[in-house]
Amino acid sequence: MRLLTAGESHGPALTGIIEGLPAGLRIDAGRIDAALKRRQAGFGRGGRMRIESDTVRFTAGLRDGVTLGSPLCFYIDNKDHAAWASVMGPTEADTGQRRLTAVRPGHADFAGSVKYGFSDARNVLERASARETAVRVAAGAVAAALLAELSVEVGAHIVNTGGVAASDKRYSAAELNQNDTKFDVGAMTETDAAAFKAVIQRAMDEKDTVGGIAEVVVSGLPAGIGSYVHYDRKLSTALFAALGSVQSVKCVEIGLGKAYAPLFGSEAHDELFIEGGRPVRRTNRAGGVEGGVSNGADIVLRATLKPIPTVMKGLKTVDINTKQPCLSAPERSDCCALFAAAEVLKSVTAFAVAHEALLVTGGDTMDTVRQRFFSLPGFSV
Ligand code: EPS
Repeated sequence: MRLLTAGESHGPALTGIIEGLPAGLRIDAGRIDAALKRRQAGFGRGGRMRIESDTVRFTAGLRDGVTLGSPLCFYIDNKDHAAWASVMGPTEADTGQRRLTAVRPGHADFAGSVKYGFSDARNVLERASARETAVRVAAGAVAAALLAELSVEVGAHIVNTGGVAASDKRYSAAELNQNDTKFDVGAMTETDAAAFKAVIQRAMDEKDTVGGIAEVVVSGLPAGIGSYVHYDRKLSTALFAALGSVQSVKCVEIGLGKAYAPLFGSEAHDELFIEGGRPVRRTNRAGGVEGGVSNGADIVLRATLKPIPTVMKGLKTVDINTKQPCLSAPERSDCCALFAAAEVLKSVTAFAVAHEALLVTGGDTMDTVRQRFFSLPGFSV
């Protein structure tokens, strides 16, 4: 399965094409729209989210709500384009308007402008914007529908906001999804939510931004998805790439991740025991992946997101045209997008896991995929 995305933040629409979906998968557009709505929510988001009401429209690959095996094509309108048509019109635009030359440190503005020789970073930021993640959430909801047929579920929550850590408790994907409003800040408990909100409020008051850590959990995956035989076929390779591709992510961990560093081997691994004649583990430090292959435990991933680079009070920078020192441009943006990021990270994980499952099963139709999936050796250990 492969996803192509297209679209500028203030262009007419965002578009996605998913290639490689089996035929016979029922898609509920209402569920996709619910995921898109969650991506728009969260305490600390900016003014744009009051303008948009993201909904998916299919144009190919679907008939009567069921996939045909052909490329699935969809789009999400940018309502705000109406206000930007003269600046961002695809065939005609006044490129002298809304220029951004005081590049924002941490954003793609500088590196992207150098790469393409642009004198206006608008050409960069429109595409680098996290608005693109709307397409990835829609695609992730399609992948989640496929995974649901295989009894695999993906959930996510926020475990750290601006250095404030949530209480240390592991949840299943189903538990995470049952509580999908998560107090508007991605927290699972009221106490954590209050602590997260206080940090975000402080950042807002100080015209600043704040990042944090999201945890993603995949439940229901049997042992044997992925591969140890080659570096680029490891499940871990796919998961690192998927989470690492999300805007603002600077670190991806599987299982204990960075917390492995101080441990000795005798403390670091998940020992095996026999219970009722079957091999079991009492811990999941590996995060469900050993040697690049799923081991039957929940997959547990963490992604650290840097604070959003559009800092309203400004950062020291230079104007790329005048080469004079200045403060970075105060573009409208979010103070904290962690709640949305949890939905995005859950979505890219669902897409990657569905892709990996299909690599193992093959199959043109959902019937074949289902039958082969539940016959995998991982279900009879
Ligand atoms: C976003 C839409 C954007 C930003 C944000 C994500 O809307 P606007 O630029 O019109 O305010 O709020 O983009 C960024 C964080 C970024 O780095 O560009 C969205 O739909 O998620």
